[in-house]
Amino acid sequence: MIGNIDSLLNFSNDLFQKKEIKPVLGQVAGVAQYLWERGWAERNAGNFSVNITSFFQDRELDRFALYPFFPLTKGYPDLSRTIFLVSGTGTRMRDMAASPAENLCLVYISDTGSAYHIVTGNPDCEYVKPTSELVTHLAVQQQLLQKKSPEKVVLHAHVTELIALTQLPPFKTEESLNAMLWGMHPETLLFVPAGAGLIPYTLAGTEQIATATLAKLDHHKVVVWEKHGCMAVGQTLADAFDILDILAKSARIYLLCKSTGMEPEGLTESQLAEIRATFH
Ligand code: 2HA
Ligand code: ZN
Repeated sequence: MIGNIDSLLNFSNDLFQKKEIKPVLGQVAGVAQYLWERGWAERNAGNFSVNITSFFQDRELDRFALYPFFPLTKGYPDLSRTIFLVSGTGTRMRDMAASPAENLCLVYISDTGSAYHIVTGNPDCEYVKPTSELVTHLAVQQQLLQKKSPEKVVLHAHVTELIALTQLPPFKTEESLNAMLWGMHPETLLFVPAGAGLIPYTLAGTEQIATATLAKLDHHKVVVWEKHGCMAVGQTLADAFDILDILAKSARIYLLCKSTGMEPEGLTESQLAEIRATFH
């Protein structure tokens, strides 16, 4: 029987030493540092989830159900018995970069998918609770599983350059935003061929933003939340970061050109068509 508290704490501490989890912690530290350096993670901004269920045998998962239990307002039946590394609420990406294990939370979804358990990582600390955007992460993670997508990571960050664009009237539509972004650099179309989904301003942390994000991520790898930030999916944290980085590059080129007082030309229709014909 697993029941006693010391054994539970030892077990959770050992989890971060597990050979499959250690490299993920390295990736978390790396991407958290990039987000901080880019200025996309002021204070406690940004959050992520990584589905690590495949690192465990089914019988190992039984233990997770013994940890503190929190009901969810909505069920996620397809997430039954899945486990995620999730950034902790209120944690700072710059601290995450220095000590990922202390700023992460392990969330195990119950058999019914209607509650989660926090598998405490550090018995000396008050345990870290999951990001305020948990409902959006769970909704997107469930959709990725339903679609059998290879993506295991959902990443949210306050990408300054893209937020700035959503403040400008010409970029209030997905079509105009993507047309401009694709026009600023040939590799934007190459690496983000479906463009970004654009979500009109909606309060973060709500079911409404989760639902809107879910619909857009059905056919995009990234969404831009008007006047707030972005959410991208990827097979790894680095993949999700790269999508944000590529879009931000295009946005910076646009803003830099505009800062000269001139209008950027953009790639021509035939140049874009050539890229589509050559690479897609
Ligand atoms: O994690 O960025 O949108 C803090 C946020 C909320
Ligand atoms: Zn945010």
